[in-house]
Amino acid sequence: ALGPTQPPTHPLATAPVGAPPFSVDGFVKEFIHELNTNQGVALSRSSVNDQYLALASTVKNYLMARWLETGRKTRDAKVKAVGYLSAEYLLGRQLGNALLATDLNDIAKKGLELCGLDLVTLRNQEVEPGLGNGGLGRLAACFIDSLATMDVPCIGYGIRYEYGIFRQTFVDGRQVEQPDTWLALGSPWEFPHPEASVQVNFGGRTETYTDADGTERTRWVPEWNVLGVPYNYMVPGYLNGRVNTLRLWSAQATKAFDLAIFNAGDYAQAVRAQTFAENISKVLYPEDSTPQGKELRLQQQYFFVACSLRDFIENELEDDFDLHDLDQRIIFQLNDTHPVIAVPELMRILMDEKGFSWDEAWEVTSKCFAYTCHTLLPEALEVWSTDLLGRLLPRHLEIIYAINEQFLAEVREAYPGDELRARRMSIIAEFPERGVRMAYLSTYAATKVNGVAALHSQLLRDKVLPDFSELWPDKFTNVTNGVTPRRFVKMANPKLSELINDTIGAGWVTDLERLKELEPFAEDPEFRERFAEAKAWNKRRLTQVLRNRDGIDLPDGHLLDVMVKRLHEYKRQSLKLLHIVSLYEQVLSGKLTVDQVTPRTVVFGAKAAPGYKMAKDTIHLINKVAEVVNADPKLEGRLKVAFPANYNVTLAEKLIPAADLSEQISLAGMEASGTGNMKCALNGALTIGTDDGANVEIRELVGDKHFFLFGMSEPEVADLGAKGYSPGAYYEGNAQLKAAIDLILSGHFSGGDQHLFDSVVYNLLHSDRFMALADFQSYVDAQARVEERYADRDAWTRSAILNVARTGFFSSDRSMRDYIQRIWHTQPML
Ligand code: CGF
Repeated sequence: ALGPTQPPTHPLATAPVGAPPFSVDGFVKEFIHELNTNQGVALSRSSVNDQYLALASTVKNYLMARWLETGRKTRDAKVKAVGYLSAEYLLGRQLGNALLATDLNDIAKKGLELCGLDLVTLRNQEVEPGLGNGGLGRLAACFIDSLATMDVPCIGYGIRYEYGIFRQTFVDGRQVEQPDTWLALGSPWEFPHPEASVQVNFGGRTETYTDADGTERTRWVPEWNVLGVPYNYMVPGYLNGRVNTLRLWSAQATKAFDLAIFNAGDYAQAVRAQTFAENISKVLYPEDSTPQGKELRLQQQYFFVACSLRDFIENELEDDFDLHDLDQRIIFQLNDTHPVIAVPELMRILMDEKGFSWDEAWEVTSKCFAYTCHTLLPEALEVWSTDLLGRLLPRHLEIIYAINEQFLAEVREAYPGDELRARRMSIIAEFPERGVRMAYLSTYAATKVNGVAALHSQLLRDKVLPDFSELWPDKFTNVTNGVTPRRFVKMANPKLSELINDTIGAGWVTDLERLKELEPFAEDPEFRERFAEAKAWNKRRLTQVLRNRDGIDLPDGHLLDVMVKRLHEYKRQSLKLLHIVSLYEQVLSGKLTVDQVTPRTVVFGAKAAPGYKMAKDTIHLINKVAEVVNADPKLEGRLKVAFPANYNVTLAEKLIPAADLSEQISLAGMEASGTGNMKCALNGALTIGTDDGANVEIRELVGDKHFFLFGMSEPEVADLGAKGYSPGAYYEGNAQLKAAIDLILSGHFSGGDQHLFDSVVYNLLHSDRFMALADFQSYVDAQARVEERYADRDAWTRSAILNVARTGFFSSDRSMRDYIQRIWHTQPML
């Protein structure tokens, strides 16, 4: 039971929680109090970590009243909430965002100065929680930020991984992974509630029995269980007083150790159960686009959705709530198929625990979920073997079979006699082994299915799920991704934000379409000058960051050409690399004089999944090319390649605002959306890109003149694939391309070893699944147009301004409005 056992009598016990006074004095008092009482140190003896932790607690205190009030207001209003189910949240540092949301930045800066401390130093002490791989996890973080800012009730549910995405280091140019010990120095932003732990069952068998009413029922007799401990995080809205909750689950053993074994002296064996249980939330799977069908991964998925459903039903609803009306109070958004085991779990709860019939349970379940698909790559679609599922979750597998039976009956009714179609659409795949197609299960169960950019949603309908979209055209919709302008413009780009504020006022931060008002200023020389100065300031800041962080020196006055994203063949970092090698080769062979080379620094940021050999070999090659190019005096410093290790949200916030050119060069039809492309454009980088993912919409909005399009379109890619693609023909037919590849093959970048990079090069020459060679010439031509524009600095700045002014559409606030209107049908509480 929650709350006191008797009515409280002291007036303070029922008074609303107050925030500390918003004054420098009030802040200092609170900060010192936290330092003394929480950290147990005097200012004079405190470490930077103590100071950071005390500062974090101080800022939390300012948010606390609002958090408690948000919870009370939402529960009282009994409104429909969003339950965002995501295995990943790539949050980034919390302190800066919390200062922004509370408008405490200036007060904190002054207050800390009075204590002899520097806010920036303390902010840099924070280790970001890297609880995600890339776009999908960062998207979840942007979405919960937007929902809080828009006053929409939402609980984010996920996993509190003890180790997030690995820390990348380079040893002799090769990627080496280190564990991400993000919790080592304390984690001030979380509130653990072990007393509210939830039990999660696994394994065992099912049995049937007859209940007291004589109804035949099934129950699950599990074999083992773990506890899910909730850790709550604040999700503050921007200056609006709302603080939503992100609830991440950590796995714990139900009993710490076996006392009998312990007493017998076998300590290691005694804690085995604990280690086994805690493994579930130990580490984030580092695969971005190609999931591994590992048992532990399925355990993670079921673990967090079982905790989350239980939590919502037991703790967020009134005791007497009628679960037949569950859809009135929640819509669970499935962030990819990772949480879709929630569908049979809800069916199980309703039938086996709450006594619903199948039809009643399906009636409720089929209204409570919506599904976002984030991919087009067939290998990225999860399929769980029925063997594994049956072993781990026997009751759920039974329910999935029953769902499939019902589904196939609907298909057969819609297409009588079309048995081939029924087989094609079956949720259960028969080859290469019996498995559950999680995307099909999600699609059948969801009220709506969406892709993440217009082109992606169309391809999802036409190519990935054509039978489903034919049967239920209305189920499919598009919501183009977005990014939060708070973190990625206001916070990351203070100089540009100041300029925008001075020009059109401050309203753009929550109404990003207002950036349109900047358009006329592209013609104003004074505005252009200030805009260019902001970019220059960002570059100076980045120069400092990279010097301190990586020992990398950025030359002055270079075009900053940025390709930051996970390393994947479909994203085609190798195409960018071929361009660099080709520029270099042309200087070496005298085809270009050095003064014909536009001074350019190419910055890569990319992690490869640890088991993805081709991606790791590509990283090695990039680093080796960088070594040679950077050291060759023939280039007179006009071409530089920088590859800082461990690209993460914190680095992105410094790198993206400094970018001139944004590389979005995936093979058309492969990148679902991209969100780095949006962040770059919003920070005034021009895009060189294919017609892929959200690039299509960026180009439409900013206009062809201000976007460097190249490469095949998606239908052209499909055509070429159908005709038979032969990369060797492009190599033989293009002297520039051949010379670049031959330079790599000659051992020039590998100390004479002609075979070190065979895997990468021969893959390009003989397979090249993502057609880098076919798009090479078009890419090089587009780069020439980039250089031409960059030579006219004023024209470049004009284009950059128009990129900012015309990309307000890509706010995640807009994405949230789309979800609300087309999918969730929830209301802001305003
Ligand atoms: O999700 C991605 C990213 N790799 O995380 N997909 N997944 N899985 C897509 O590849 C991106 O194109 C997309 O922007 C992102 C978020 O939807």
